[in-house]
Amino acid sequence: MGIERTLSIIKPDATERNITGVINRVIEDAGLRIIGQKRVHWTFEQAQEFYEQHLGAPFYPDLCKFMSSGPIVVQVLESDDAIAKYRRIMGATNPVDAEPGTLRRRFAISMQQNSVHGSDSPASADREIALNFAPDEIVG
Ligand code: IDP
Ligand code: MG
Repeated sequence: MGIERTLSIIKPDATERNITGVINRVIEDAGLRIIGQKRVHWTFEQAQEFYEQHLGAPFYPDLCKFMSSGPIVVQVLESDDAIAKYRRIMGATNPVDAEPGTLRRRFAISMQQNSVHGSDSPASADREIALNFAPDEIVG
């Protein structure tokens, strides 16, 4: 496995409720290091590009509207096995299926407003990090 990087997003439902700090605490307690972080507000078009793998899905237009509805915190996380590790602490997409103690089980409002994003593979992580960060914005 080795040291990996993954892209995390704290979504608008979480920034709105002022819970970015508690989410970062969970991330750091799990041994993931936050080596890049910024608070931004995406345009609808930026959300469309980020989620282009879901183009054509019934939830895609509403997802892009939601992800551009308010501030988000984009982050690069680094650790051994970072991609799978972060997916484990996030929990399942639908919070009713998420394990107790996971971020989504604790904080998600709905399947759409599920508080956090994490890359699903090394290829996705590379693409998502490059879309959101310049090299000099990542300091390991
Ligand atoms: P993931 O975030 O767990 O990787 P994906 O299937 O990649 O889940 O979906 C991306 C995001 O789209 C989800 O996190 C969620 O916000 C939203 N989403 C996915 N499926 C649905 C759905 O069936 N209804 C509403 N929103 C959905
Ligand atoms: Mg996904």
